[in-house]
Amino acid sequence: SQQQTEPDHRSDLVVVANRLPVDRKVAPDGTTTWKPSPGGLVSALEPVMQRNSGAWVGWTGAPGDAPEPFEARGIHLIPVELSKKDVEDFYEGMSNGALWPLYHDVIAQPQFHRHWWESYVRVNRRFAEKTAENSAENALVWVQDYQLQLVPQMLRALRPDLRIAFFNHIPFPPYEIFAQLPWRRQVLDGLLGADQLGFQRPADANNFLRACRRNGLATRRGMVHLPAEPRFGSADHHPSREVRAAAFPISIDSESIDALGRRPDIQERAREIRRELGDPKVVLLGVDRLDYTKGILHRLKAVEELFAEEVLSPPDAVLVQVATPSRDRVEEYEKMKRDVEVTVGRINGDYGQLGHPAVHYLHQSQDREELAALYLAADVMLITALRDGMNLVAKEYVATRHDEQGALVLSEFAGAAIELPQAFLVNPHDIDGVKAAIVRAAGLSPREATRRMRAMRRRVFEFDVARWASTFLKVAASAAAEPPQSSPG
Ligand code: GDG
Repeated sequence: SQQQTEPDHRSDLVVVANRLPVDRKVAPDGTTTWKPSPGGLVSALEPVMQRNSGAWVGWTGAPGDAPEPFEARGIHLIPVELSKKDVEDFYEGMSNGALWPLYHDVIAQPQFHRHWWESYVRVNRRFAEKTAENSAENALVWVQDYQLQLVPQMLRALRPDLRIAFFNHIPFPPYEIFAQLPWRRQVLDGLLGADQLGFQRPADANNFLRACRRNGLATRRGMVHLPAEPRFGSADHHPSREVRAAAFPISIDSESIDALGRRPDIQERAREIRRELGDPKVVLLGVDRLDYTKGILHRLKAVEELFAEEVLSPPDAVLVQVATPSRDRVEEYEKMKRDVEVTVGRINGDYGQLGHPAVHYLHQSQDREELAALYLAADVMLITALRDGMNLVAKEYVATRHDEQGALVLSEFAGAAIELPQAFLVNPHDIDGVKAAIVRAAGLSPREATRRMRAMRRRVFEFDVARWASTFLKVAASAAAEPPQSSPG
């Protein structure tokens, strides 16, 4: 049997996330193996996890499944079980039907249900308990994302010795929106269990600090002061402490993505993609999870109008839209999927020719090599998110383009816009503005393309995901190490 509670199996660095960083593969003979799931967070944390005998607490992704803890690539993986009902209420319900739309500026209407919230509390407690059992004395625990906002406070109550950090991958909304949440005080209280809170943009950190002030807490220079009084109705006394909130914009593993773009087989595949598309003059590309925050319909509308006005004319210009299946059991996602399909069908009916669709729509996950080839094949990358914490696709496109060609049309509502001002920045709600940007991007001279791409590449290489992780962990460790500040009387 596993000995995850023995002291020498407890870890000094523990990541807590909704999902474990592995995907289960079941062979035809029924044997299970675990494949590391692709993604920057895992690759950035892998070296530091290996050095610190790190552990990762999370769900396997299958309801009712909780194998014993196991090792993968030097990381101790600790599964947390979610029942079918937990998946419905905690994950699809509270996380993706309430918090996700609320935190993305209510682009879709959030649903608030008390039984979802109760499940959210229960599941957060389960994560906190598993983490408490598996963390060494004074360990640094790094909780990830909006599904687990109560874990910091629950964990602090169980294990006051721990140093606790939290990173929010999605936006933190302005108070006027956050205030709609029936459980807003509980969420703030949950987050304030951390020593260090990280957000994508300075605006997200400021929205959080403002929410704290509106709930009666004092803040000063990115710090929330928690007085030594009982707070939010809690009966137990705690010494005063400070919680720090700041921006740590996440990034990608730039070098490994650049390396993909330099592989001869991937470059050959990019040329082949253009041939398969009928050698168009202009290839437009969108790559998103099929999510209403990504502005796919706004993008389709802009492209449809450009086709209608013959500013761009298929088959000389085509759009490739990869829309990776996502959360298809959540009602809003089903609806938006239908809207996208109807729109793509209409555009192809109106502007396609036999054997030459105007929009190539792929509702399928692609492997990372194919994705890199698509990035290389695209003249214009279209990112029109209505709200997005960061948007890693923008950075991946840039990192792939070692040829310093291609143009990026980027929503100013994606966190990435702060770091990539050389993109064609657009307000996705302004369809004329999006159209104008697409036309400019498609007609860019190679020289101007190089100038812009080079500057964006410099940024993405200097601030990669390894730097993001090490900066965050350094700040988090120092935040927790500081003695509590004496309050100024
Ligand atoms: C959340 C926040 C924040 C997509 N399709 C395929 C595929 N992908 C990969 C992309 C990229 C990732 O998925 C998507 O990341 P994004 O950042 O664009 O968006 P979210 O999924 O919404 O992520 C976001 C992020 O967290 C990190 O903090 O930036 O704002 O919403 O890496 O390449 N990968 C493969 N096949 C696909 O079909 N292999």
